[in-house]
Amino acid sequence: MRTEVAIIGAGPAGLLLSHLLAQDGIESVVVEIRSAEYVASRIRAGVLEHSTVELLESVGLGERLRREGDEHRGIHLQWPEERHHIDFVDLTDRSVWIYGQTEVQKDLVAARASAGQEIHYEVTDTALHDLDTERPYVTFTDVDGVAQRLDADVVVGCDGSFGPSRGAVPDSVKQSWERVYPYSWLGILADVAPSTDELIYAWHPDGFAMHSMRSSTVSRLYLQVPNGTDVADWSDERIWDGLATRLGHGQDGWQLNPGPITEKSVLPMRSFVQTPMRHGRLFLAGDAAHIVPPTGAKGLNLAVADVAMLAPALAALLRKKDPTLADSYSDDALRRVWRCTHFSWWMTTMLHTSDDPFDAQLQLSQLRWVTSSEAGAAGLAENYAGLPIGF
Ligand code: RFL
Ligand code: PHB
Repeated sequence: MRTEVAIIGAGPAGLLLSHLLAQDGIESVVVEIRSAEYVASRIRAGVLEHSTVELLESVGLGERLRREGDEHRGIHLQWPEERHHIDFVDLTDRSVWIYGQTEVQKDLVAARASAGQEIHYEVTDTALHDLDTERPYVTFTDVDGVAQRLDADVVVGCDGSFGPSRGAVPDSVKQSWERVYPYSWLGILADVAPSTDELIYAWHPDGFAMHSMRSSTVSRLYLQVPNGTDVADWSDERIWDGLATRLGHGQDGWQLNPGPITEKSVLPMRSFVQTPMRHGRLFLAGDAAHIVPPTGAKGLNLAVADVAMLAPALAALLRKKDPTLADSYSDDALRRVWRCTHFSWWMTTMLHTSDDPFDAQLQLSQLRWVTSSEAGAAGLAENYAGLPIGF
């Protein structure tokens, strides 16, 4: 097989890239290790930044988002006895939208299907070859067990944190940075109307908690738990009790309404960045190049920003033989990556508790400043609602 751009991974980064390239008349083939159903049902992100929404809308992917998504002006930040609203719209004139990654994925799959995009699901043995030549290629075994070779002008690794692309950059070239946090999130999805209008991020001596949502009838909530926690140790009752305590049930008359839990999982948290995001004819985008802890809601938005910068760079490289944007892609993308890496680290370390009473006082002092100083609040708002793509 031959194409212009071989894309590894059919998550949001890979599918949005194929969509953006097609708008520039560039052909791509996508290979994905999982089934279409599995990719579509993975429950992950829920918050879209202002620029993500604008970009999706500008490329014909905003119709259902505007209709079914929910625009939020800001978030609530709280600690025992206090809850404060940070209004992003007042502070920065930018909002965020609640629209699940599962929905973004469905919209992308539908758009690519109607355009006749070639996507190979359930492949195995994906491997990248000759990346430092002008004729790179990808090999894989297709769903019928047939060995395939896909020749391309460019290979893009959109294969998330466990794919082979990141490792295809030689050790002599790459550098990586990592922070593993000493806690995880226990996340639940529940068939109950959200007990809040906008997201609540809560600091509590028992640990962080968050109240998010997916729709007017589905809530998404998280609890800080120790690493290595087994979900089996957390009955539904224990989860709702923990959430009620940490989110302040009863405080100023506020109530947390429990409901049937439909999904429960534990996710570890880490920050990771690998540079450069380009090696020869291989480009990395999204979680393949960087991981952030979910506290700042940045992962999906970073993946979108990467491919929004990469698509015009590849169009200039392949159509006009102009390598300028492709040459600066890694540096351009990494400016935003490091900003979001810092922001998500900052949100994470401000809100998750440890055994250290000194740290707790610093966290509370920081929370009081962020919620009482306009400069403090504006800094959080600007980062959370998101800087313009290519800032
Ligand atoms: P993905 O979505 O992981 O997609 C990568 C795809 O590559 C495939 N793949 C391979 N394909 C072929 N051959 C191989 N050998 C392959 N190996 C892997 C995988 O099967 C997969 O389909 O990466 P992408 O596209 O870069 O997108 C990144 C986002 O998915 C991720 O950053 C976010 O979900 C992170 N995240 C959040 N981000 C936000 O912006 N806002 C949020 O509110 C938010 N909440 C979250 C999150 C992530 C979470 N989890 C579970 C990690 C909440 C959670 C709970
Ligand atoms: C979510 O809705 O899953 C979500 C929202 C905000 C975050 C992380 C996850 O910071």
